[in-house]
Amino acid sequence: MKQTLAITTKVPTFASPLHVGRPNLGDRNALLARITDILDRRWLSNDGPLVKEFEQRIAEYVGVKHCIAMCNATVALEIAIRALDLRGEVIVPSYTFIATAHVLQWQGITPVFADMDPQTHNIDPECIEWLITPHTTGIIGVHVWGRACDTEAIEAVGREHGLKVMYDAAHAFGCSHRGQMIGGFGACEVFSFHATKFLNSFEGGALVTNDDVLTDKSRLMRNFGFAGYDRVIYLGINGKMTEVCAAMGLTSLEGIDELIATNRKNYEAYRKGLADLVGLRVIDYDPEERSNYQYIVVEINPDRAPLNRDELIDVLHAENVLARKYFWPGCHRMEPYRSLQANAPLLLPQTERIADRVLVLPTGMSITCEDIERVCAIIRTAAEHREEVRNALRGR
Ligand code: T4K
Repeated sequence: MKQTLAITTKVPTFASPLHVGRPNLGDRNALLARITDILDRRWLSNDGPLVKEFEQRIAEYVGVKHCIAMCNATVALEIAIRALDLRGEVIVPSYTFIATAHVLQWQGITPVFADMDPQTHNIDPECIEWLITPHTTGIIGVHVWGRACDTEAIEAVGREHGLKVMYDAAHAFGCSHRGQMIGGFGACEVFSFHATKFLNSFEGGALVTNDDVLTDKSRLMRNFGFAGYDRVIYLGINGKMTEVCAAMGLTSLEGIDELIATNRKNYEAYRKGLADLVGLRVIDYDPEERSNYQYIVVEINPDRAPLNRDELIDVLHAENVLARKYFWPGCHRMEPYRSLQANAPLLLPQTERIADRVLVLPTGMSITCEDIERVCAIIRTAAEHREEVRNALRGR
């Protein structure tokens, strides 16, 4: 049972939980008006007018030729992998949400886990090279936290070894790399518009690309391979986005500047509130690039900080701040990979180290600056009273 720690009662606790991933809702009236139109039209799914509008707006925003909206990013990744004809082995980071690995394994392709660069938390291009075998067909980079992978180095490895490169850009809508919006790198990129993402369509995702052939294949695959009434010309599944989801996506998109400004303000409040705490670092977003500031990621060095990551999570949870340990313990330590690739930890020292240090804090439109000050005060108080906190945690 949850029990507030005596030590942190120095700061008033939160009466209701503060979640990571609380959805941003946008303009409620604009959404409801769109939903009324959907009902009036009686066109609920299957490439409806709002889905088409959403695709056009996303492609324009990102500056790519094509956007194919899907029911979620997981299915969009699966379709991208099939449309690119990846097979055998594909190199991915282990430090990512489990979907990045599952979309491969689900299709009988082996995800081969590469280690990360500890500075960026992104896949280390040098580690990719070591893992290439005659069975390797591709590389999936993930722009973790919306910070771009080293696309130049990854694509150079891809070119040298004849591998296809695509990106899981689930975190990176609205972010740029070297001045170019993420979405236009590699053969294609995939965004997530899940409820917990800063821009959401309830559930949703999109494959974006400049490649016409890949676009045609992906569109067919998204709709069972139908090329017209009663005419199936390809293997496909149901990856379609609904009109209601597109309505939410369009409404979110209209509020994107406000969303980003709020996330940025929150990020700066956390940076200020946690500055000077020994052994604790809020990760940076490059001020020269566009960022969505969707994740407040704190890295805790257990050799220097008064409390380690797990102790701090326990303190925060006791105070109703539901911080998360994304992406602990790394895909390689989750099933089925844990059993199938028992030696993987040996090849992933940085992933193992960083996965034990990261904590993600709540942000978005539903949190106030006062809330953030309180979260920071809880962390500070806990850090200043390490022994008392440890005793209290032991006694729970
Ligand atoms: N690739 C990467 C790199 C990803 O991060 C993701 C998804 C994907 C691919 C796949 O994208 P999708 O197929 O989902 O489009 C959450 C999200 O479910 C997941 O979409 C996201 N990454 C991941 C980073 O975070 P969980 O396991 O943390 O979800 P859950 O249910 O614990 O929700 C998080 C918190 O959000 C909860 O504490 C409560 C809050 N919440 C959630 C929902 C859905 C709400 O307050 N309201 C809500 O409606 O994975």
